[in-house]
Amino acid sequence: MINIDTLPMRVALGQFQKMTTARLKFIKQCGCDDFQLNTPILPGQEKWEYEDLANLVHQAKEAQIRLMAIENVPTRFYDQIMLGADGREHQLDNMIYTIRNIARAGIPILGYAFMPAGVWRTSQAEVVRGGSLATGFHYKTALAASAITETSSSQGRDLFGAWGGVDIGRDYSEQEIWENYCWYLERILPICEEVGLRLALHPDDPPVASLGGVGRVFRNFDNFSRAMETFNSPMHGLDFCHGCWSEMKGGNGVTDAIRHFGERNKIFYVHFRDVQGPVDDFTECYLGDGNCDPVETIRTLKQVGFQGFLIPDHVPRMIGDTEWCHRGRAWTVGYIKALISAVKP
Ligand SMILES: [Mn+2]
Repeated sequence: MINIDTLPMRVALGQFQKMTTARLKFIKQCGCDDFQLNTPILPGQEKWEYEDLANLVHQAKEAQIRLMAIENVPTRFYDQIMLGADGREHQLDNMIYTIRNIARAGIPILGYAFMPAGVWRTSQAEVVRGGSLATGFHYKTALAASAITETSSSQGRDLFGAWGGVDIGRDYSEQEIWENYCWYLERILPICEEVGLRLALHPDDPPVASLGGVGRVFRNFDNFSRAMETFNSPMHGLDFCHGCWSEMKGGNGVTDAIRHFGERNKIFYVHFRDVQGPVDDFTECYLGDGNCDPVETIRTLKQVGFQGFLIPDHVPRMIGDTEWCHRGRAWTVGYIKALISAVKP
């Protein structure tokens, strides 16, 4: 296992599913030595095998890049857990199996989210700076099209990796989702502690109270605080999605949250993106054009002694860009890299 406590604050790349030689080269060309994979495409309908995970680590090592995190297992691995349905015991056994294999392969962090209704956007092509395209979310539009769940989930899958909603069937209160969350963490966190795998919690995106009839728990400071205090362990922390935290209060409170969780060593890594506008009416944008001042974000991370990595998350689609947005990502990586070098604590 990589000793991640001795590494400096740095920029990395990620948010893709398939590791190729070309992708690993691109990461190196951007000046990064670390990457994350989001929902890697591996064999297995309900769990992952050690050999497949070890193979990812081996290929990364050959390219001299560290595979620091896997973010998200496929939703089908734990949808019954999130919904508290009959199949959850079986899924728990499989999640324990997968988590042991991830750790044994030497991958230090597993990012996770707990939002059965998935990521929602009402637009995938809002025009931002110079005609770049970015996603947007407008709550009124989402409410007006209450049957949008399936559409927005599959759009989410297209854009953000494999994360999408599951077939829900009925309404779930926020309390019910919280109880399902507790049931899972009580059982899974001791396994993570045993094998030394860090679990990093991503916010619900967008962080509104409910979507598609399902309550969304991880949408404000208090609920994150409750999760971190209830399940307090060196193996439990945050995948701090700066974009989602910016969405929560229109950019207010982001540095306070970094300070609070960072001082407690609860920030394992950062999705560094920003949006314009509040949670019920926002558009994603380039860093520096959004609600937050990226200089203040980096300064605060330095002040709390953050030693993890930051990755571009969703990025604006530039002219001539690829599906993964190589251009948008390269621009963002350079921006973050320069900030890390230049900003004093
Ligand atoms: Mn994110």
